[in-house]
Amino acid sequence: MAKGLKKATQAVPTPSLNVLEIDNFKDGNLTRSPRWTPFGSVKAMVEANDQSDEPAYLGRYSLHLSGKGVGHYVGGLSVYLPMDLSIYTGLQLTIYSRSKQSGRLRIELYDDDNGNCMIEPNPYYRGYTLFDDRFVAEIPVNWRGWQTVTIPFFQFFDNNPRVGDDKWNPIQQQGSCGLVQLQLILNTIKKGGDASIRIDSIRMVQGQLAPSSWVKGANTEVLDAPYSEKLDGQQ
Ligand SMILES: [Ca+2]
Ligand SMILES: [Ca+2]
Ligand SMILES: [Ca+2]
Ligand SMILES: [Ca+2]
Repeated sequence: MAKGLKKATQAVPTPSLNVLEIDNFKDGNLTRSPRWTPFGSVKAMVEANDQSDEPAYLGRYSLHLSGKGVGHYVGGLSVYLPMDLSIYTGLQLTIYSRSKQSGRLRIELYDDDNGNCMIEPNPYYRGYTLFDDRFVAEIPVNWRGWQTVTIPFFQFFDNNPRVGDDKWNPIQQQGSCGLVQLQLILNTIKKGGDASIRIDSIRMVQGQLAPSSWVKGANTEVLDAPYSEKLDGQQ
């Protein structure tokens, strides 16, 4: 196999997987279809993929997340995304990293355990919910160039034991919206340092997935990051 071909094969999403595109930012608009809401001090810009060395499978635009850490925490984006995920097995993102220290991307999935299609913030513990599970995975963004990262849902872990039912059950039944919200949170590698990544697309994946080496499990240090309380489906 030619060297160049092998490289391209690694970077392109596996063709045998069926995927549902959540967002590829092709409309150039972050707050429409779907409506992403930034929080913290993250700078979130939809930018053109116009560099000469970019792979052909990229779309016209990607999302650039950047900022400086307060500690490790920069901030993030949330999207209200009521979805039955029972036929999906994982989440897939195409991510650009300029260096081996671009940052850490934390992904949070909230499933609706009290059947009301919304999240109730905990008034006493900022950033925590009262009734719904938060499932978390973290990607150390430590490569150069574009990579497609697939994270099986079984590698997400429940980040709020005893809140919700502590089960990954994003299914639309008994009034539950299934998944209710997705959040992307940018952290820095070094305290007070800078982080910068680009995301070309975010997809839900169907089909059997093997464990991914990109993602750290439940023993990973979990950084405390608040979710946005602005749910755009609730306004
Ligand atoms: Ca959009
Ligand atoms: Ca709820
Ligand atoms: Ca829980
Ligand atoms: Ca649950």
